[in-house]
Amino acid sequence: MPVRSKIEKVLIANRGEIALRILRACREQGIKTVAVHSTADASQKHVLLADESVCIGPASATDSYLNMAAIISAAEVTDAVAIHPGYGFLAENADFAESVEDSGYIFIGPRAETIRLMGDKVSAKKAMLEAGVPCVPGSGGALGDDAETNLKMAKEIGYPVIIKASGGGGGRGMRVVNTEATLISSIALTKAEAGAAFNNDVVYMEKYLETPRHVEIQILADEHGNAIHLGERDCSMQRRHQKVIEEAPAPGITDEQRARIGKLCTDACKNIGYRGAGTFEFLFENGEFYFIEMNTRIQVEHPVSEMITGVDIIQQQLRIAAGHPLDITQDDIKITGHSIECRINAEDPDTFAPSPGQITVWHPAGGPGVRVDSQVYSGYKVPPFYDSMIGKVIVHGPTRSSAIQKMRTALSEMVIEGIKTNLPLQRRLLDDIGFQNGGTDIHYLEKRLKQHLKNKA
Ligand code: MV4
Repeated sequence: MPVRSKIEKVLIANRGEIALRILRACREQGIKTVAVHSTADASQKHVLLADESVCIGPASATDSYLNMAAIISAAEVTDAVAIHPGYGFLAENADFAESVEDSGYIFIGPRAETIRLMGDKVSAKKAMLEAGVPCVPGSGGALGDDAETNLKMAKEIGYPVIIKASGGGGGRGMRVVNTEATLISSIALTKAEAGAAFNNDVVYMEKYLETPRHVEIQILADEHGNAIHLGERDCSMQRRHQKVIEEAPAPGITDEQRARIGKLCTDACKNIGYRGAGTFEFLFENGEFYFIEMNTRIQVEHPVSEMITGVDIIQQQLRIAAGHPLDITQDDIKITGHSIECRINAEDPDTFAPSPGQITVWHPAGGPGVRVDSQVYSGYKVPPFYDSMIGKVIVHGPTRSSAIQKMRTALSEMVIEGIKTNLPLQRRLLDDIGFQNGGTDIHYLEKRLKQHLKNKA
């Protein structure tokens, strides 16, 4: 594939901390930036810093950050060459990626057909099985209508099983089935809900793993058949499928385990012709990895992988999109120390109710090995229309315990006034013995929060 002409100007189709993160990466490469924003976001930090900005619609995301025609028109009027979708919004919308490329712009991400393949969880799993990536045992395809067949299958897999919507993902459209008695009705219910929610009623069956960890592998692949991995992240500390703390490397994973699963992922990338940054999501239980989904976008938690490898993942996305071959090999990737990320949300730390409004005082943390990725400044107004995440505190230390100490120090010096934030929750979690020991499963935080509520009552 020919090296495309250098990307001169990137349109950033997002808001908040990731828009600012992308703007910084562009600037460091001498790439001009176009910010697009809703009427509610005219004073976003990245809008003020961008070379150009275009208002693409009213506050409602449906009419602005999800408005494909408005975004592509903004690229037209500003002569942008490429569009970076960030995460959320249109980042994993295959139709958007296709429209962008059909309109003559570079989509900074995988080909539309790859996004489509991975967006459909049945086809994603099929592709991964063919590529030799270990998956959770299950139906190996769409469930049919025959009750006897499905009962027999579940019995063979062994209860509990989980029914998942092929059009779902990220925790949407799934149902755990504990006994034979409720299997058939559960399949019907999940199918009906999936049809309504995703306009796709295909469902599949998997063995339900009861106490796994969520461990994911970060990869980078170019258009020339090269692929590398940046090791894994542990994202088990989550509530209602919203990650709260992420770290890299995952506690207890050996260099041999990492090398083995990493190679399977990079081989799979080559197999499917993957392009750009991506993440293989696994459940990790009893020392085994089980693939569940692939994310075809940059992720919120990418900084912890950057900190332990020294690779700027956004800069790599820009290079790959310009058609350059990767300038690093797997042998260049050395995992150094430990990194932890705490997401900072504008929300009540106990009820999780959103807390929009004006931030009157903002004192971010600092010091060696402390990074704050945030769009916030003193006087910043958190709008009520979007996700409540207002930034991330990321630390890097030589060991996990030094990283924990660094994060406790960083959180203790953060001051955010005018709105409620989850800083008190994050401080508690960093002091929690379970977190400090490491390796807690995906249910740990929710159990811990229930205990906390009881103790308060
Ligand atoms: C599972 C599972 C247990 N067994 N699949 C939830 C989000 C979606 N990515 C897949 N999810 C799960 N799939 C099997 N076969 C448990 C979950 C799950 C979960 C996974 C990762 C992180 C947090 C989670 C919270 C609840 C359930």
